[in-house]
Amino acid sequence: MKTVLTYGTYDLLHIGHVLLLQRAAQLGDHLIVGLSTDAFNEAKGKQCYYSYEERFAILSALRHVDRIIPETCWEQKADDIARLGVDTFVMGDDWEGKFDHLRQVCEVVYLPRTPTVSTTLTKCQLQKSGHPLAQ
Ligand code: C2G
Repeated sequence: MKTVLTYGTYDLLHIGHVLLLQRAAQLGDHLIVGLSTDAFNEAKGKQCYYSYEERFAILSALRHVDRIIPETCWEQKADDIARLGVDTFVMGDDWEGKFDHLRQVCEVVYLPRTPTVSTTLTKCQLQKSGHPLAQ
């Protein structure tokens, strides 16, 4: 069984997230997502709309995702890869090169990011539109 691992915040799930997860899942038989906790998102300077529990529940409903683990810090990846027997580590190419050091322990793949879609953009567009959701 080929195990694939990726990490992210996955707030306000959108097509860019889904396409990343879909392509990551196609690289193996079992996809694990390291989901950033609320505390780690604060450390990343990210203000989430949904809580970790809500983001966890939303990701769990996707058929591409087989398992979710908490991402609590930048440094946990190599240990996760060893502990979980990961064959391939995947991230969108906005992270290109940032995780090349993990090539010592597994395959590292950067997939093209879906253009013109982001959680930040969604939030801005909602605010500009005065949409009730943005209140
Ligand atoms: N992504 C994408 N296309 C987009 C937006 C995001 O392919 N339009 C990808 C990102 O490249 C990432 C994944 O979707 O691989 C999750 O994106 P975020 O939720 O924004 O996660 P991020 O803040 O990049 O956190 O340790 C790694 C970090 O936890 C990654």
